[in-house]
Amino acid sequence: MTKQNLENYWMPFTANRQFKSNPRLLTSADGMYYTEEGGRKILDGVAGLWCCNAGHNRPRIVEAIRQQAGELDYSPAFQMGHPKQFELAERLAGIMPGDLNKVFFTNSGSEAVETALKIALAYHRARGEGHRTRLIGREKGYHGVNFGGMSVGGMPLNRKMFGTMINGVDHMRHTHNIEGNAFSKGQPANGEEYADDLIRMIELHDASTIAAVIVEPLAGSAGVILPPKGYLERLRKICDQHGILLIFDEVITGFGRLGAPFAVDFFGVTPDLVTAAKGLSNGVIPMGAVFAQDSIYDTFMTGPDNMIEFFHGYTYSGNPMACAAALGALDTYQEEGLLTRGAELSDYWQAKVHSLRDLEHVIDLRNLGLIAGIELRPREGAPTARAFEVFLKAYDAGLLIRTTGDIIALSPPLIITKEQIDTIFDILRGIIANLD
Ligand code: PXG
Repeated sequence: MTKQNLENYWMPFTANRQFKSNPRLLTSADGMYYTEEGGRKILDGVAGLWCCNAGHNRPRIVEAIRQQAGELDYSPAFQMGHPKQFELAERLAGIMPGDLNKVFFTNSGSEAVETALKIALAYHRARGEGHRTRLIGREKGYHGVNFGGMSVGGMPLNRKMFGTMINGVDHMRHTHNIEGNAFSKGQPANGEEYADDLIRMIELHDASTIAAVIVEPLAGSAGVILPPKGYLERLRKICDQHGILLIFDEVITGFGRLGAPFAVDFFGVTPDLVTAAKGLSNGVIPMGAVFAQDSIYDTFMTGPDNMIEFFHGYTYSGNPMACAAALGALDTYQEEGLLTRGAELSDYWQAKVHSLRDLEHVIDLRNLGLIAGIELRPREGAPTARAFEVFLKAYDAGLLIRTTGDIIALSPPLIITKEQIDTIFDILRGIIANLD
């Protein structure tokens, strides 16, 4: 192994100095496993970063990219098209329920969020309701790191360094409630009324000033926070009563994570706009998307035919390589039934998650589909230390997990076997049981 210079790369969302003093370098991946420099195998408990839903090195995707690179490397995104953009959008519209049939491509979840917020603002303006400019998010929400998403997001550390952000934003309370809901299996019973925070916002700001509400149906980054039963339904109802658009940020929940293709299917609640990324291309080539209801798109399609209807887009929107990767991912998902496989495994998964209940440091266990959150009691005077120690020890034991604060998040590729699920929880039990 040659010693690598680690000095020049400024790593994102990483403790750079800690990492560089003891780097963890992955050199290849296949199926459920990463391989580290030196050849050690690491079981992937988080699908990369919640994105490699079909696992790694999937032949359909690899072949699609290889072919695309030699056939059409890039095609201009504006005023030009290529067939795979349209094919992909058609196939995605076929998977997404309801009238969410119009697909706008971006290169990341963050860009999908910015795009959705801009669609919401421009939509109201096009309807003669340009006074609807306010955006409502939620505490602990994560909608990426760009200015709009950061502003509607509710992760204090992601916000505090960056000034006043965009104005005209307000936040509902988050739905995390350990006292009321600890150790719930699946959706928690208590907290539907948190949705009434939106009524308070309406009373304060007046509905006529509010363009949209954005929420993650299940909040991933903040540490797997589930929507209480009835909560999303109630949000939908309030939005309908007041002409407010509802945006579901499905960057994590999309593409089978909950055991249904989208959270829209899983919860049976249909928003006006949906953002997606990650699993869209199996994480292989950066890609995001916004799904819009037909009626929203139609609202833009007025004025002269030669006029650009929406002044927004990216050089790489609908990039041929990304489209090829996404088509390969959809082929893989569909051939292997992965968009619903989580439903077959979720009972087994749930039982395994809750088998950790007897461990001393565990203060909550949460699960839905193939997602789990394991919340640990913070070490006195050293918040986050306990969970990060689990992360490092799990890695040494050959398991990749994510931690945020003192919460461990799990979201394995949807190809996982029951034996591999057992391995994840055997390793975690061994580590958590022996923590100080
Ligand atoms: N919305 C949601 C709901 C997300 O989870 C984004 C937007 C932004 O996507 P991009 O592609 O711009 O990163 C995300 C991203 C984690 C973790 O482990 C979560 C994300 C990214 C990295 C780590 O919590 N989510």
